Amino acid sequence: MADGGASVNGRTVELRNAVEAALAARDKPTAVRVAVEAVSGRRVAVAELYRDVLHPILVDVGARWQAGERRVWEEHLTAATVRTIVELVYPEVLRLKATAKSSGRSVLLACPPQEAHDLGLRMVADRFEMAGWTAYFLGADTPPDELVDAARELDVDAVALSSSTHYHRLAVRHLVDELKLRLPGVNVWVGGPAFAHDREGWTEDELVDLDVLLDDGGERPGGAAGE
Ligand code: B12
Repeated sequence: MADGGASVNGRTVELRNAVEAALAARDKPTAVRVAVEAVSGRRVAVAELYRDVLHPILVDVGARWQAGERRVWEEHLTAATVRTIVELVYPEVLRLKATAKSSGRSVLLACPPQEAHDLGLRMVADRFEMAGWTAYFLGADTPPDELVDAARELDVDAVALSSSTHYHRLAVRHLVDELKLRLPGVNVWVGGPAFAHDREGWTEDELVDLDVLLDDGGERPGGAAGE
């Protein structure tokens, strides 16, 4: 059980080092095992795994790829390993969801056309579930008509879109405007690296802060905030 912020942080640093060492050795089984065991053993919370371990590992491999220190396939291998880890901790997500107060609300999560980066949004889907929401994750490169059809059929309260690059901001702007027209009463939210440095052109109702929106106080091992 967690006994304070510093030791929780120590555990995530240790876990990140272990996962990175396994990735460097091309040892996917070990990378997956150490991460999943840390979560199932309640030493590291799912939210911590995502925020302090997997997210920085992905950003780091991207930076190294850009610097010419990693090949494209190495980035792919890292992303594939991370996806396996994320899917394997889903039972813990469901356990936490069962203990959370239901929000009574639902969200559809998808990437706009031509957007392949869906791992971050996949983690966001789990954040919603752990906060008591029903989350429907569609993944990468979703055609607008399919988004609208799914949102209507599933009768969701919100649609959450993710965009990885500022080059897509204009296209996402048009998509959000279209969705608002075709889905009256449904919140349409955007997030992701495309919006990291500049909020211009987006309202607070569109470019949402997940911590504020979910107000979950940060999930901790054992499911209790701030232990
Ligand atoms: C993994 C990866 C890939 C994988 C994606 C796998 C997948 N299915 O997701 C693959 C190999 C497919 C890929 C492809 C490409 N990639 Co890439 N990729 C990455 C990498 C290394 C990690 C992305 C990631 O998962 N980050 C971790 C997640 C957890 O973070 P996140 O996405 O930011 O999400 C978090 C928050 O932003 C937020 N969030 C995200 N969405 C939303 C939505 C809402 C509503 C809210 C509230 C919050 C929220 O919550 C998440 C959790 O905290 C990044 C490096 C980086 N710096 O991120 C490059 C990166 C994004 N890729 C890049 C590029 C250039 C490409 C390619 C064009 C490469 C190519 N030449 O083929 C293609 C583009 C394909 C396409 N059409 O989209 C560049 C983008 C540069 C730019 N500024 O435009 C980056 C930054 C690499 C770099 N350093 O140059 N990539």
